[in-house]
Amino acid sequence: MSTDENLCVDQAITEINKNGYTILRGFVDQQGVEDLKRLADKYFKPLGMEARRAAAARDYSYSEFDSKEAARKSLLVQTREVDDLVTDQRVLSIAEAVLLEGPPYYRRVRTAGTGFKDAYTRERDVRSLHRDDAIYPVRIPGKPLVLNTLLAIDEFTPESGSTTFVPGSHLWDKPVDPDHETVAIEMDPGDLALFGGEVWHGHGQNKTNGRQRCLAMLYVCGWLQPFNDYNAAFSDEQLAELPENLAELI
Ligand SMILES: O=C(O)CCC(=O)C(=O)O
Ligand SMILES: [Fe+2]
Repeated sequence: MSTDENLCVDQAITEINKNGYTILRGFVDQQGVEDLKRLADKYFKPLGMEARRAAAARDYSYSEFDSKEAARKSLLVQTREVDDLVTDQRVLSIAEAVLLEGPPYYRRVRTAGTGFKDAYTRERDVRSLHRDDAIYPVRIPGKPLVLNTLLAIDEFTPESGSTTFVPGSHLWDKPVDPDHETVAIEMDPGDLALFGGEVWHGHGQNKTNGRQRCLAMLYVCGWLQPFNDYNAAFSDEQLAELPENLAELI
């Protein structure tokens, strides 16, 4: 990494430790955003109206989560075109610094899911405040088990339903009130939001006519079972052919 990138990474780590989240501005350039739009057109499968209504009617529950099915749908299984983003050294350095460390004989970080999202087609119009770490039944305040990253393809504004955070709530030992005041982030296409699984967050409703797409890349402590069972989704031959830096994350 260049000196500038090192500085940027150090600042991001400080902010995640302090507030629970941060934004890397201009993480990918205009060409990178155009490439992501092309990939989103090809691989993003929006939920139909029926499925959206059904999902909105019930409470989203991890008990319905099928990790093998999710792995098969992951972009990493379908294409090699996002490998450079998933293995970006800046993101991996941040993940290694903020995630709860495990025993030295385990890998430090694993990828735990990669896919497109759109404010139009999320399971609910508004996502209520939650912690991403809640999928695991253990907790050390301020030491996340998961690092979530959202790479903006379209503009993120409060009006388009951008991600909302309760700054500093990764250190709280009590659940937050669902109506707690939040900060809605603003991102230009190409910006990357990173947040630890401990911070309370959600997203607003898209009140614009535009889309609010992003590429979500999730990382988890290397000693935990990732949500997505990639090993089951890749054949042995496919696994052997993955770029080395990606294979290390799987
Ligand atoms: O899509 C967003 O803005 C946030 C969604 C969310 O809660 C997540 O990705 O964990
Ligand atoms: Fe979340």
